[in-house]
Amino acid sequence: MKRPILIHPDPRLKKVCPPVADISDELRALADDMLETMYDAPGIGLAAPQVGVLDRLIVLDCVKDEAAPAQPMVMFNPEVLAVSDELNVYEEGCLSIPDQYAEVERPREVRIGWLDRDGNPQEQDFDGLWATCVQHEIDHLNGKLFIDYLKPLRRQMITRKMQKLKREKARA
Ligand code: K1U
Ligand code: ZN
Repeated sequence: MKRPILIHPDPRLKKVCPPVADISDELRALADDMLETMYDAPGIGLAAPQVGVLDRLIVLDCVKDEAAPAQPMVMFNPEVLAVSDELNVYEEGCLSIPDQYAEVERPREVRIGWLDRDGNPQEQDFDGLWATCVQHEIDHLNGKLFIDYLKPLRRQMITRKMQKLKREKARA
């Protein structure tokens, strides 16, 4: 089932999400809903707070080539275990901040630990778009948006545009 995506500004997007204690069928169903919502948007990642659920859960699939097989990933309680010194700049977007893009600098490579949908611990190194996306999604779990990396004036301009968009959507 597809779920509505919250648009910034929304207090739920600023909360630090607590870890998931045990991975129930309900949480697995939420992960499936988030993947469906992400693919439909379309996007390459989604975090639970973006659908209004304050749990440490993210999903991602950074395979952009439509001819290539999908690579959906579900991560409960994801943690950054190590980062490279080398940085990378990518023009990021966010499904909670539609049609706004900005360059963000982050570590080029990251090691991530998480629990999979069966509760088994996993660890993997990510680079390129996968590294950018997984860091962006983990930021969501800590109440941080990509616009928080921008200068205050640019951030305010984007926030005002989103307030206007939300007013227009509410009127429609
Ligand atoms: O978390 C989100 O809001 C999803 C976001 C993830 C992301 C994008 C770019 C850099 C870092 C993280 C998106 O998926 S925005 C949409 C997007 O990037 C995209 C959409 C269709 C095809 C390819 C990319
Ligand atoms: Zn986002």
